[in-house]
Parts: sequence; C-alpha cells; structure tokens
Amino acid sequence: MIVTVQQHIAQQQESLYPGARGTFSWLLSGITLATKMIQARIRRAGLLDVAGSAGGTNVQGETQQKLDVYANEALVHCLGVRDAVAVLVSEENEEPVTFDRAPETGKYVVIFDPLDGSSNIDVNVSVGTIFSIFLRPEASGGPPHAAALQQGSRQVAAGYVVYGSSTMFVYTAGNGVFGFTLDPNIGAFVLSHEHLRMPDYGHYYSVNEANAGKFPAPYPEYLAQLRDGALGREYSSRYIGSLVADFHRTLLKGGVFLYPPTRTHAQGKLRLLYEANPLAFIAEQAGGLATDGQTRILDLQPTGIHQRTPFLTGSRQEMEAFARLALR
Ligand code: P6P
Repeated sequence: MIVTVQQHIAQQQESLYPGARGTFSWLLSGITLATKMIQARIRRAGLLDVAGSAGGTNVQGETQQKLDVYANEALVHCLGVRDAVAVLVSEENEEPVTFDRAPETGKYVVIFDPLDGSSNIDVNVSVGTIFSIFLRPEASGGPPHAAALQQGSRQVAAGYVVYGSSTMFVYTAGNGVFGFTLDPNIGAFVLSHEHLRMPDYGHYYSVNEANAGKFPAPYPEYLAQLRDGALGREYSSRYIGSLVADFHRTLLKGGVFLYPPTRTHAQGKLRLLYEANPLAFIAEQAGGLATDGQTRILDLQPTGIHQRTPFLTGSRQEMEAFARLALR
C-alpha cells in the first residue's frame, strides 16, 4: 500500500493537530508539484541544451532558461497560487516576494534555495532544492523581512529534494524525518524511508580540503583527529561539492559535513535561512547536531535574509568531538 507525501502530511496533521484544515498539506503540495517540474527539466538538461542551442529556444518553442531561473519560477508560481502563503524568500530573489493576504489566510512564510549546486548539473552531479517553512508571526504587520528573520527553532517544517540517481523528497514537521522516492511511473513521491535516523557516528568526513590551509583553529586539529583515528575509527573523505548530496549521505550514513569560515570568508559560504536552518532542523530531528562551530544553528537570530554562516552538521559523536576542541 503506497503512502504519498500528501497522504503522509494529512495523517501527520490529523494526528498532531486534529481538525487541521489541510492548509499545510495544500501548501506542501505546491513544493512537491514544483519539484516534480524541476526534476523533469533536470533529467532533460543535456537534451534541452542540444535542442535549445539553435537560437535559444528548444523544440517545444520554450525560451531556453537557466535551470535555476526555471526552478525559482516554478516554486514562486506553485507556492504563490496557494493563498496560505504570505511571504516567499528565495536565494534567487534579492527581496522577499509578498502576497497581499489577510493574516488569517496568509499564515506561512516559505524560504527556499530553488536549485542548490546548479553548477554541478553540467557534469551530471546530484543537485537539490531546500525549503524552510515558518508561521507568519502574529505581529507581522511589519516589513516582510521581519516575517522571514526568525530563529530556525521556530520552523514548522523543513526539507529538501535531492535530484540524484533517484529523486527523493525528505522532510520534517517536527515529528521525525521522512523520505519519499519519486515513482516516475505514477508521478508521485512515495514513502520509502520512515523515521530516518542519523547514525550516532559514521566513517565519512566531508569538507573542501582545498581550503584546509585557510581554516582557523580548531578546524585543522579536528580534521587531523579524524584522519589519525583519534576518534577510534577510520574515516574516508567524501566531498561532492553539492550541499544537498553531501548532507543526504551524512543523514543516511553518519559522519560529519563542514563548511568552516576561512580567512577570506569569515562567515563561510553557506546561507543561514535556506541552507543551514532547514538542514539543521532535519539533522536534529534525525538525532544529529548542527552548529556554526560555536552556537546551535537553530538558535541563531538572523539579521539578513541572505546572510552566510559557518556550517557543521552530522552525527552526535563527531559533532561532540568538535565541540570539545572548540570550547577548550
Ligand atoms: P565549494 C554549491 O555551489 C554550493 O553552494 C553548495 O551546494 C556546496 O556545498 C558548496 O557550494 C561547495 O562550495 O567552495 O566547496 O566549491
């Protein structure tokens, strides 16, 4: 018996919030629809390029669009037509997109990275969509930024879609982490990973070693511990350079992913609102941890919708080993 994302959300909502009017599952269906559109376009990327190379339009007469522009437009459209959405924040839009909706209707703020790692598509590496959902604060009569600048601990849901060897939708609404695999035969995301848990430790660490000479203390010492077996086990280095793919492996296999600050980028490269916050929520709901090297990601108070943060996330044992060095 298959369970789709919509069914699962509705079941979750009914058990957690009896009498919920299905608004949230309707909202989430906007994300699943957009990501199905995105994956269909990604799967044809090379063909579209070939088809679209003559004069910038493809055989369907569609204007050739960069995939991340297409992904952004798909999400803005599919979410914008759902009247439960009040504010959208996207990695692709400098400013929030706001919808003039009554506070009792427009209850949600959706923040997303429409296509993270899109530069990897040309070389057929997995990419992903990441999303984070907040309730619009009651007193949100203020500017839309205020509705988006909430601590990650206030997220009502978060998730990602990884467009890999299969297309998987992974989400949490605060009651565990669930994975759904797209069945192309029926065009639905079907429950495939119930109650995903991050192992207590792993055998992979994931960092861009090319930056290793630029990391401040205690990162060099920590990486040396992992390489030298100081944690009592051997590690392999795995770094795909696509955040969602590196995170997904860490969620399933354990270990640690880190994008530290460097001398040139004191706040690291990854974004707080639509990369670190949603993945931190997932990591913690699966039994892992996520920090900026000092502070729990979900406790950070954002000050800007595109702000960056150092980002470490992974299994309890690897994260606690880092904390012992950082808090010495
Ligand atoms: P670097 C992709 O461009 C991205 O935003 C993330 O998906 C990925 O984790 C990171 O940048 C890779 O950055 O500096 O290691 O190439």
